[in-house]
Parts: sequence; C-alpha cells; structure tokens
Amino acid sequence: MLFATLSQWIGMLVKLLVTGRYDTVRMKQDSFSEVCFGVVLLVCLRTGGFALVRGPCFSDAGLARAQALAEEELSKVKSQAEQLGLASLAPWEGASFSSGRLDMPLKSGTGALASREDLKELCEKLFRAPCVHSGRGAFWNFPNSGPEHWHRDGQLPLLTAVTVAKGYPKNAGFLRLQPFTHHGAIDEDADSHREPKVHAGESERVAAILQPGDLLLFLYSTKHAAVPNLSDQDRCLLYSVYGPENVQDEINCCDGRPSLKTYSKAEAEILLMMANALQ
Ligand SMILES: O=C(O)CCC(=O)C(=O)O
Ligand SMILES: [Fe+2]
Repeated sequence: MLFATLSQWIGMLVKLLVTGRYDTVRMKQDSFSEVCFGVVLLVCLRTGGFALVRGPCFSDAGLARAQALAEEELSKVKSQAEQLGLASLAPWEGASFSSGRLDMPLKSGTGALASREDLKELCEKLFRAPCVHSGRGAFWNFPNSGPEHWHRDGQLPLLTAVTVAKGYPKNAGFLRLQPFTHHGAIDEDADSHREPKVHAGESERVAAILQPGDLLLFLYSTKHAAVPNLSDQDRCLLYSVYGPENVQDEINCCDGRPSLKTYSKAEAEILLMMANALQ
C-alpha cells in the first residue's frame, strides 16, 4: 500500500473521507516517513478527528516490553490496594473514571511506550508547533466493566496514540469514536456525554478494534466512549500522548489526580466506609 500509485492514494483518500472508513490505511513497521502516508494521516486527523492505522506499527519486542511494564505497574496497584484494605473496591484507583476501568499513567515508558520521532513530527505538522511526548500509560478495561461512557479528554491540543500488544476478542471493550466531533469540526458541539445523535444528522460511532501493533490516533477533543468489556480478558490499551512543548494535561497526567499512592490508611478506611454505605 505504501508504494501505491498517486491515483491509488487519491482513491484511498476519497474513500476515507466519503465513506468514513478509517480502517484501510496500512503502514510498514516503525516508519511513517513516506510523505504521502503522513499527508493521509494529517487529513484523517484534521477532518475526522482520528485515524486507525493497521500495523504492525511497532515491533513485537517493543510491544512485549511495554505490556510487561503495564502489567508490572498493575500488580503494584493491586498490592497497594490490598495493603490499604481496598482490594474489594476494584479497580482501585481514584483515577478510574468509570467502574471496572483504570487509566494508569506511567512516569516513563519503554518499547511501544517510548517516544517516537515520527509521531512527534506528525504532531508538529498537526499543531504547527514543536512537540514532545508528554505522557504515557495503560487504559485497562476489566471484564464486566460499567456501562458505555461517552466523553472528550479535553480541549487541549494533544494527540493520543494507542496500540495493543495482545490479541483480544472483539467484545473486549474497545474504544468507540465519533468522527467530526473534534475542535473546529462540523459536530464540535455534539454533547460530550451522550451517545451520537445519528437521527439528528450526527455521525455514527466507529469501533476501534485493534490487532496487535495497530495504531489508533485521536485528538483530545474527539468524542469517544469506553464501553463494557464482555470478554473474560483484562483489555490493556497502551497509550502515549504527544503535543506542543508547553501543553501539559494537568488533570489526567501522573501527579494531578487522586491515586492510591497518596492515600493514608485512615483515608482508605473512610473511602471503604463511604463505598459500603453507597452499596
Ligand atoms: O479504557 C477505555 O476504553 C477508554 C479510556 C478513556 O477514554 C479515558 O480514560 O479517557
Ligand atoms: Fe478518554
């Protein structure tokens, strides 16, 4: 696909734009360097608010290293929860925005969670500013997680890059995204917390079902949903955030929100009492 002729590229672009099918772009491992490919990605992101690149975009070793890191951190979170007597309140973190899921930011990353020059360059074109790899982590979605939760990550000029290191069943709760809902797009006013109003002319959701090494790119302002994980596997999305040097996500990133790491035993007891009272 990378070596397609110009007319094939134009045909693909039209197909992407007209049919809203974002799953046809393919790339060679570890490289976006082809000019055309970068242009297609930019067009997808600017028009639709996201792009799904069929991989492998990361090496197997890089995926395995990142997955191992995410699993190691998850086991630390679990043992912290046990020490605080909060194990029954899975998935344990104040950082989890809806039941049965966990956004687990990481301070540093390796393999598929390390900084990538091609993603930085893509971001620089997208935001027309010098960009950095400003955050990374894992979105866990556990079996029987809570109901669909539509939202935007915010209005900051930031780009999230997501991949998976393992093959999961289709019903493992992959992200849904609503095209044309990002900042400046036709449906930028679409209600962040409601499902797409298709009868009112808004676009239908697109399921980002990822195979190992695929790459999903989406803007912070693109409306998307966490959905229930109906499989029996812990679904782990490995993510990185890229954006202009001076733009930091204070709310979602490492130090800016409640975490088990900051709870004292006494606070944990209060939390447990409150949770039990709510049940
Ligand atoms: O885990 C998911 O499926 C979605 C996570 C998400 O969108 C978020 O934490 O903002
Ligand atoms: Fe989100």
